[in-house]
Parts: sequence; C-alpha cells; structure tokens
Amino acid sequence: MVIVGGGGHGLASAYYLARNFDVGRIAVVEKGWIGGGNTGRNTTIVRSNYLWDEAAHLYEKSLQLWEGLSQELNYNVMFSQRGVMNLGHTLQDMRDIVRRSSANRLNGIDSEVLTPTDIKRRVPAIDIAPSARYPILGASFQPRGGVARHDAVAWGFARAADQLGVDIIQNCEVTGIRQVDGAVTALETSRGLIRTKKVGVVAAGHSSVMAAMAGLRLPIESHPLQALVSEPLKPVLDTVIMSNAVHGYISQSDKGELVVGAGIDAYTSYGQRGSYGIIEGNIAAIVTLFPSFSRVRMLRQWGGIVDVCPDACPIIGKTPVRGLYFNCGWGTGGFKATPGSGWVFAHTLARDEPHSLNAAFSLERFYTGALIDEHGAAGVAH
Ligand code: FAD
Ligand code: PYC
Repeated sequence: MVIVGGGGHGLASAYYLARNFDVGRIAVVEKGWIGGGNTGRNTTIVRSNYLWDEAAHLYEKSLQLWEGLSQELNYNVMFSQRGVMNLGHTLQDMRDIVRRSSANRLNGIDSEVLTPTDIKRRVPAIDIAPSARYPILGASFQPRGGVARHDAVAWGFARAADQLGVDIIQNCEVTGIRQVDGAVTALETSRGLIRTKKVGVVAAGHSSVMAAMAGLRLPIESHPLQALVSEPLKPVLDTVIMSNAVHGYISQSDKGELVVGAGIDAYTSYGQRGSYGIIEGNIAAIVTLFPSFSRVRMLRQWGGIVDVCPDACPIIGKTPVRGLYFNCGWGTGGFKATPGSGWVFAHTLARDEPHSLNAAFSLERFYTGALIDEHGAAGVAH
C-alpha cells in the first residue's frame, strides 16, 4: 500500500496500518519533507467538543489516543491538557455554547459553561468589561483539551512507523495515478513509477489536485489559513482561548511565545502565505480581548492551505476508483484529529470498509445530503 502525504495524518495512517493489520509492504511518499505541510504550520489546538454525535465520537477517539500517545510512540509529543475555552459574545453565542456543551456531556465529553467571573479567575489578563467592543458573556471550557508539539507528532509517528518497517520516501511527489478498468495500478512520481493496487491519499491542501489525477472532483475549497507568534514572554496564559466572533484565538507555547491564529483568508489559493488584512483584523481582535498584549512584538507569520468541505467535516473513505481512498477535508481543524484519523483510515484501507467511527464521513454524504454541519464547532471563522 502507498500513502500519499507525509503529514501527521499520513504517517499516523501508516503507523496504525503496520501496528494493527497485516497488509504487507507499506510506503509513505511525501513531496517535500515529513511534517512540512499543515502539520508543521498549525497552532496545535486539540479538543473534542464537536456538536454532532458522529464528529464528537471521532474527535473524542482521537483525544483519547492523544492521552496515551507519548507512551505509545515512545516519543514526547508534549501533549499539554491545559484546557480550551470558546468565548461567547452575544446571547446567540451563549445559546449555542450551552447547547453544544450539553451535547458534549451527553456524549461523555468533558465540558463546562463558564461565567465571565469564572473566566477572569482562570485568565487574569483577559478583559471582561461589559463596555468592551465585544463583551464576553461566558464560555465553554473543555479541561481535557490543550496543545501538543506539532513537529514531534510527525517525527514520533514517522519513527514508530519506520521501526515497524514502513518505507518513508521524502522529496517524492506524486504526479499521476494510473488506472486500468477503473482500478489503481500505479503511481507516477518524481522519482519513478510505483506499482501498487491500494493508495491512500492524505495530501491536505492538495486533495483536489490529487483527485483530479484520478479524474475525480471533490467538494472542497482550498484556502490559506495563517498564524503568527510573538517574542517569548514570561508565563502569562496557561489555557487556550478561542473566539469565533472576533476571529482570533491565542495560547502561549512552552517557549513563551504567544501563538495567535485567524480565520481563513476568503479567497482560494495554493500560496502558503496569507493576506495582510487578515493579520490586521486578527491582531485587533486579540488586543480587544487582551489590551495589555498591545505592546507585544510579533516575531513570525506564516500560512498553510486548508481543504474545506461544505459542512466543515472531513471525507474519509473509498472513491469510485477501486483501490483509491481519500482522507481529506479536515479544513482548519485536523491537527487534533491526527491519531484518530490515522486509526480509522488504517482500518478503512486494510479492511476495505469504513471503521464505525468514519462511516458517516464518506464521499456519498454529498449525494445523500447526510451532511454533518460542524461550522459552529470549527472555532475558526470561515
Ligand atoms: P499535512 O501536514 O499538510 O500533510 C499533507 C502532506 O501531503 C504535505 O506534507 C504535502 O507536502 C503532501 N503532499 C501534497 N501533495 C503531494 C503529492 N502530490 N505528492 C506527495 N506528497 C504530497 N488544526 C487543529 O486541530 N488545531 C489547530 O490549532 C490548527 N491550527 C491551524 C493553523 C494553521 C495556520 C493551519 C494552516 C492549519 C491549522 N489546523 C489546525 C489544521 C491542521 O493543520 C490540518 O488539518 C492538519 O495538520 C492536516 O494534517 P495532514 O497530515 O492531513 O496534512
Ligand atoms: O480546530 O481547534 C481548532 C483550531 C484552532 C485553530 C485552528 N483550528
């Protein structure tokens, strides 16, 4: 089997394939270097507080895998369960927060609803003044959520997969997918032809490009998503704060940098950068929440390309081409799903049928209409 894409999801898929199933030889081909895509560009927020049962179960499985991942891989992925707070600024935000929090608890997922005073107690630097431009009326809080070290996740899965015999081939771009009678026969790559009957594509940012190689169209739009970090500061923020209404979120890395992210850039693009206007609005939003951060100097900015589905949920499963499977469309929120995505995709590839946790995330849902709308839980403005 060949996995296309050496990001966290591709490497996790290869690892769980080799660990859980007996499928013969496995290769991961990566056009650049492992973890150089969105895995190494994301802001590492991990949580499972999704609204609908299907998504909640999938992300919760992933969160449970995160909780044992450093031991599993014998590699410190620095998973830090410092909690994730989603702020509400309007009455409707608060109704949505209470609804989602209740749905989470019904699914066995930890969730609390906080008042502004609770928030201030946990996050002294935040401005909860009723006169603020976007007054904070409350928040949902998932204590088991948090952050992890992004590149360690790629390296940890890669090393563990390598130890199980997986071939990881970097600087190897897939340029074509050969088929005979509607079935995959080989991959054309920048380093030669690879014959194979089974291919799992996990190429975030370029899923539509890969699909086009097989004559398929996916219901995906590719957008830039950017983030930035500040100079390192003494510890000032020990949880993750997200606000969809103001279009910004923030946490503090173990090195002390403030890690800040925005909503997606509205236009579609494959350029791994973002537009200045988004940063300007993003920083204004963060300063609204944390006025004292206005004097902090920002150090670096970057962008990744996220593949967004119309219902803000992934596609994990078979395609009309026999032997060709896609795992894509994680949009702005796939880092948290890395282990869970690998777990279910490995099952799907090995058994040729979906795991119960990804059955609802098939391509067919765009024909049947059984969409799973998680825009509210995406936590990042679209
Ligand atoms: P990637 O790491 O992008 O891996 C895909 C790989 O496929 C790439 O390495 C690429 O080079 C390779 N590839 C592409 N085409 C080919 C080809 N033709 N041949 C061979 N290889 C190919 N998610 C969260 O859960 N929490 C967050 O806080 C968060 N923040 C984010 C912030 C930013 C700025 C961005 C951009 C994304 C964020 N995300 C977040 C989303 C998350 O990063 C992605 O959903 C996730 O990392 C996708 O992982 P992946 O392994 O599928 O993709
Ligand atoms: O899905 O939690 C998330 C997220 C945070 C920042 C970008 N995505």
